[in-house]
Amino acid sequence: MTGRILLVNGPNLNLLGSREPDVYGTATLTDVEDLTRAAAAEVGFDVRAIQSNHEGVLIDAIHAAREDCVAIVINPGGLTHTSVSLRDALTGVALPFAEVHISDVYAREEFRHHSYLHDVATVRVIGEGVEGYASAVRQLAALIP
Ligand code: CA2
Repeated sequence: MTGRILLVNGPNLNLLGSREPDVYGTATLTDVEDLTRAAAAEVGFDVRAIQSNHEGVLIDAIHAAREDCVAIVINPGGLTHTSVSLRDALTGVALPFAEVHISDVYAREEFRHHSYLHDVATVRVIGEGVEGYASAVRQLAALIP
């Protein structure tokens, strides 16, 4: 192993696979965590996964990543479009991070077009379905010595 990646899924992503398959596909959150772990293992990383519907819990997990993680993969859910605090947490820990969106946010409502993370993310993967998480891991891994 060359290090650990923190996988963060934000509000409502626990509903994956149960609703809105036309937008988010049929994979569950467990499927997402499993495929991310598999992609990470291929490039020598392990994964700690967290999903929460609570912004402060996500921020605490990001802060804790300073101790033992080398990078973060995050799908912030709706907080993408609202949260300066999440942005501050990610810039504060200064770990490389990938912003992932399952759906193509630019093809959806106008309010989804703005991301508070976009300009500070190391990697962005948007609209590639759940495989985007694997792509994010591979792109981050390529940047980590
Ligand atoms: O496309 C993405 O991954 C999003 O980050 C998902 C967020 C949405 O607010 C962003 O604009 C784009 C929503 C996550 C909610 O996930 C659900 C999954 C299944 C059923 C209902 C919600």
